[in-house]
Amino acid sequence: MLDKRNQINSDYNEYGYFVIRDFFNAAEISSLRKVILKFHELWKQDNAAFYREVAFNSSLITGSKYLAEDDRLTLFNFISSKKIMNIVDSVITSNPAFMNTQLFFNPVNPQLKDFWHRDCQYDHDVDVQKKVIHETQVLHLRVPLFDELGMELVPGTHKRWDNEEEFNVRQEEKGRESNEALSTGKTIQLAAGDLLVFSADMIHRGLYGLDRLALDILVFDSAGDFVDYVDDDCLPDASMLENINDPRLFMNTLRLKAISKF
Ligand SMILES: O=C(O)CCC(=O)C(=O)O
Repeated sequence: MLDKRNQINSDYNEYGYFVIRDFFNAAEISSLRKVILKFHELWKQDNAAFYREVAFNSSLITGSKYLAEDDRLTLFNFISSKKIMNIVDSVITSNPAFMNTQLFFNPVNPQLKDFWHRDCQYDHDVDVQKKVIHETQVLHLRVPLFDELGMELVPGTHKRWDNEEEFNVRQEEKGRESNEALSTGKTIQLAAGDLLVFSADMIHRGLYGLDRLALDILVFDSAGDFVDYVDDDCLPDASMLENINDPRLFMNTLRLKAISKF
């Protein structure tokens, strides 16, 4: 197990991602799919115009708006299951904290194209992006619920700045568009049951197509300054915590939230 952990840690450090095939069994995916589809149907009804016109994802899946307590508990126990915590602990070796969940699907609007980005570009201008990619980053754990075309990633860009082609495409400079092909991109096709772990700040894009519906679990290192991104309603309350087998991930977030109030 230690060797496997070291391998995962070194792959992540070097490339910014790793994939584990057939990580989840059919029963695990089927029980997760049931809860996620319930959320997705209610979310689509409630956000009909947004879904039709511009959406390619939803978020706050563990919140109380669409799911009842038992389904939320299923999600909390999945997110903090031994299997997932082993992976999280391999990459974030001290005090990993839960941030959020997102659900990625195919946009209804055919004009929306899959686009290259770093997540940090939506919070920071270019000078700051150059700095934050050298600091602790948010980890995405992608759990595809159906076979999908997967993701395209630029290996190593969690630690290095863009080359000219990458920058112009991602930022749509010099007449380039963010959905153009990148010569440095690597496609990772995914099947239901696989797990893809990648850095949110590396250059990446989701590939639209097939019946994609992928749950992304977002986790951060407690040393990073990310607690303000966490929505209180997406965390388990005290009574739910008692029914979570290993609540460390959520406890760390709650502790950071409590500290940040002072
Ligand atoms: O799958 C997608 O459409 C985009 C995924 C993404 O950007 C992310 O997970 O940060």
